[in-house]
Amino acid sequence: MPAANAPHPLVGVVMGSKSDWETMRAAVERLEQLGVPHEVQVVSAHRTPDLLFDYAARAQGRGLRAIIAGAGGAAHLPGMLAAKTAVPVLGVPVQSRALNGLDSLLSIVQMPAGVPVATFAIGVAGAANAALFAASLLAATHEDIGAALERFRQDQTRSVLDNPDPRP
Ligand code: RP5
Repeated sequence: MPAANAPHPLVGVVMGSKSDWETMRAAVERLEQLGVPHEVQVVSAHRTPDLLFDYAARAQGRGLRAIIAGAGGAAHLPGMLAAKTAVPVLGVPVQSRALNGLDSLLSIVQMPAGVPVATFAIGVAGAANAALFAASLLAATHEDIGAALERFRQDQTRSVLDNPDPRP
């Protein structure tokens, strides 16, 4: 069970629907592993547009330094957040049932010049990498997060080198 929202989060993890959780939990688990204070919330571009605007308007003042936004299908959440805040938005395309997430990917990645969204891979890999990327953004100003990220990378390398035989 993931921890409760941090009192002073540096990273906000938002998603368009509860149905996105199984993908977005990969981001939350990585943030937990690296000791990055974070919060998690459903914010829907289409079902709760006023909440989206409010979340974006208050993000910087509340101390958020990155927002990881996951959505599927007509995935307007990351782009609309980016339109309303200067906090970096990291977009995660959730794998949709109808079109396998290609719809989500294109909806998130094809932003007009002037309103950037850093877009990650479709699905769990994208969610995990968005968290690692948020941690690397914070590493310059938060030594503990930088050290945790360095440990993660060393462990990852060691686990590959220690198990070179691909056969089960
Ligand atoms: C998007 O619509 C959500 O991000 C989700 O991926 C998709 C489907 O939502 P549900 O109908 O499962 O709530 O806004």
